[in-house]
Amino acid sequence: MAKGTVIQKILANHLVSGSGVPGDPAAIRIDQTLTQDATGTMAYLELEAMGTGKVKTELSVSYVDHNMLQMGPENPNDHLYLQSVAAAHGIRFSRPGNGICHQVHLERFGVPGKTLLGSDSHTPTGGGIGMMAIGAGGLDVALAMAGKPFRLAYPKIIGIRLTGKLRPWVAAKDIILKVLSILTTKGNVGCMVEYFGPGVATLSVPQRATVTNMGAELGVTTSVFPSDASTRAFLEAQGRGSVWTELVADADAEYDRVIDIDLSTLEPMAACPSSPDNIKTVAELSGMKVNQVIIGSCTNSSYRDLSIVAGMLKGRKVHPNVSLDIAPGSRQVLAMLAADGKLADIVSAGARILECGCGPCIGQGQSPANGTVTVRTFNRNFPGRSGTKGDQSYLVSPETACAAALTGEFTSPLTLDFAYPVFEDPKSFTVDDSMILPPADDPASVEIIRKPTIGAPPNCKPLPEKLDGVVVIKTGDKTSTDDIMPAGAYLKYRSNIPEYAKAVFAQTNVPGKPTFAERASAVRDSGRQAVIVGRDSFGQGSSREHAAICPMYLGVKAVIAIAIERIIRANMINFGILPLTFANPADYDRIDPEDTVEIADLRKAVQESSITATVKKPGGESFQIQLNLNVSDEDRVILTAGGRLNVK
Ligand code: MIC
Ligand code: SF4
Repeated sequence: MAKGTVIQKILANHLVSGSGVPGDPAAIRIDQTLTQDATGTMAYLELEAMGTGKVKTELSVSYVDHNMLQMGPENPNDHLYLQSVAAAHGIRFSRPGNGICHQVHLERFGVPGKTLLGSDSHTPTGGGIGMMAIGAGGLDVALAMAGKPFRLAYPKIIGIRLTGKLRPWVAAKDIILKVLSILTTKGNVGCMVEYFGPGVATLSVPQRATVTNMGAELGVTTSVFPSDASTRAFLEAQGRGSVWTELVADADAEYDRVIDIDLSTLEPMAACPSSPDNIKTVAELSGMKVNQVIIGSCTNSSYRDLSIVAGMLKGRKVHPNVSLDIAPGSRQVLAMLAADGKLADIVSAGARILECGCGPCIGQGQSPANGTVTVRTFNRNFPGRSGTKGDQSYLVSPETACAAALTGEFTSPLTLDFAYPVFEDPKSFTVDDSMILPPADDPASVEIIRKPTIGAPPNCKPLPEKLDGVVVIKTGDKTSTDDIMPAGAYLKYRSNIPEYAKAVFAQTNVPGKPTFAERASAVRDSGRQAVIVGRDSFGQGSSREHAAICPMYLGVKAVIAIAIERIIRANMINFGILPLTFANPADYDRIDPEDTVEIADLRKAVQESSITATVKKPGGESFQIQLNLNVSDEDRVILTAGGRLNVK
């Protein structure tokens, strides 16, 4: 192993190219991939278009966890396609009901020191077991399955030194909420986070995974814990002790920045509406009435989390004004809760049990009533993500969520009048991999099932000679991918780009006025290009490449913003959309919807990092602005071709 931090060691073992200087382009070998159904159909259509045959990774797994409701044939059609395409390409298939990709991958497949690329932004959950687990768009994951290295900027490393030990009632979720209060969701592009220090040993793998999972909300490339005795104990309890290796930072390892957190000083916290970094202490919210509590999601639905919840609910009743909904993270978790009687304690208390999957976290049911408070153990509370406009969604630990379910209001669990439930990490988990289907022995013989709702891979047009752009929308700070390409009720159209594209920026549509989709496609049909103007942190949140594919389909050719987040930026390049940033951020204020943006000789301009554009106001006034195009040489080739699938 190389010297340095855990991150530097994993990178050194996987580096295919790059100087190793932070900020410089690098490419790494990918050992494992994962996909989920909502991003997976497109990723596999793209993989098929590449004609690769059997995947070249050590392990690739296709999960079904997002689109499970089956309201209409779209979702089951996707499931049939995914199962058959996996069998035909050497990919394992985790069936609907087996659990959330990140939870199952941690339990059954994660290996310390390996790289994992997943078409879901919470793939860094694997950092809890000492993997370098990175979220990316479906096309980048398809390329990794085809054996291509993953391109990224060599990271700056933020070290978070943990000391002390969490008090009872204070949870791993409170650690990451604390980190979010320090680093916020903005300005961390190009960084990775590494946890170190004596406090690490006090946290189990599921607790560490909660922390690395929600590290996605920081906008960093990934977060990683060392692999130590706790990691070994977890892997042994999963019957996989043989894959354990020790992986810790050297004593003289250097971080670009160090943040100190004394775990013993933390207290229960909440991310308030409507951003994961809008942090308050639960004590500050104490007394606020709560109508709905949901415990689940890839952040907080482990056997540990739900055992604590069961212990809190045992012999008690959910408050009459609260609907308590619980979605176990995996079938392993549910089976163990059922076997040891904890599920009975949960049910007796009056909780509603949902299937093992993403469910309400991605707006698949359980939308809150208008004007009510919903308390969730999830990782995102972007406006409207729950399916209710104007939602009041708070993100907390299972302990805080359960306290609210019992009392009907925000209550610091530290003030409860009963003892913290006793929990010991199991010496052995119940292992039953029967819902993970192996790939076919004879892949060539598998018939890939394509029902009529399975579309075609996206088709991108080469870069035009000049940009004759029209600003179709101007957004503010922190525009999330949920704003750009909502999930919820639209999620079932993930395999059908023309249909899904109608929902781009749906939350901004005003009844009786042309929708964003209509305005953009009118620009496209007039032979011009649609342009989106954004502010800081444009495109934060999910890895859904649909947030690039659907705008591209509608004719969007450029996004101009003050800063663009990592995953959407890569997805935009993959689908031929220029990720431009203002050289002078004050120019954001000078540009408005319906202005035109022209770049002469565009094919030449994209070879440069500084580009001059002319903005024309509808009234005739015009001025020049300077834009940056900070991309690699390879990206310039892709942009010129109009997208990655056009580059052979
Ligand atoms: C999410 O949490 O937003 C999702 C749904 O898991 C997304 C992926 C998707 O949009 O399919 C993510 O986090 O990448
Ligand atoms: Fe699923 Fe929610 Fe996790 Fe995304 S954040 S993978 S929707 S549970």
